[in-house]
Amino acid sequence: MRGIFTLYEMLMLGAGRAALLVGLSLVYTLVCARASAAQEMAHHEHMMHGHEEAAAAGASKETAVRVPDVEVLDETGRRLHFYSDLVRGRTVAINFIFTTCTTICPPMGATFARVQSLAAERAGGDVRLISISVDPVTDTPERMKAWGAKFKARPGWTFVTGSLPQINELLKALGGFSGSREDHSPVVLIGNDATGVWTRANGLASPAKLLAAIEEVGQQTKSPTAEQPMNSSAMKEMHHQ
Ligand SMILES: [Cu+2]
Repeated sequence: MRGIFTLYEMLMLGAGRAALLVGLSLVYTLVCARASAAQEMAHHEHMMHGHEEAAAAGASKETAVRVPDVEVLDETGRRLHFYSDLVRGRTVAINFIFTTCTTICPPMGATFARVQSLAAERAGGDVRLISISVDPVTDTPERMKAWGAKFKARPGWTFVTGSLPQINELLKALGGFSGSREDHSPVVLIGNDATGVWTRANGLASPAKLLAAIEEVGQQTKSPTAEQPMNSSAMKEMHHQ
């Protein structure tokens, strides 16, 4: 069903765009393999630290994340501490971008924008989005702000850059680091700091699915039953798209 639809979409989009889509999904496939290796490592580390929930979940989607409180700059040039100012006590969705990217970052930005407007249409829909630059040397706060403006970003979506060592430390901790910026992955890291539940989703998934994944993580309570089976069909579907 989904396959037929995709084929139909490709026909409708025409050959040029179809080629781009094929390219993108190839990139995604490659990157996916890389991401799951990283997850496996994180998972492994988590188990070594003796947290039984990771072992119980058995889901590669659940990730152990320790968010560093490094000093960063937001898109207005304000100094923030990443963990205490942007993550503590909240549910957040984080993507990794650079402003001069012409491949996956523009669609990821557009997806975040749509997630933000979908959330705004709901009562009490407060979704915190964070885009972190993987090229902080080029991406000044001004550039980050201009990039966000292209997608009509609203308050609640923060654009993070800063000094290279601090941003690299942050990217490494969040699993968004790659030696070369061209190599970055379309991954969205979703976390609920209050419960310690973290998961990864496909940044090129549909905005509705991404929002559903964010809400699911946001609604997880601290009870062991709810914490256990990290996600569900919604997440699986994303990965197979
Ligand atoms: Cu990119």
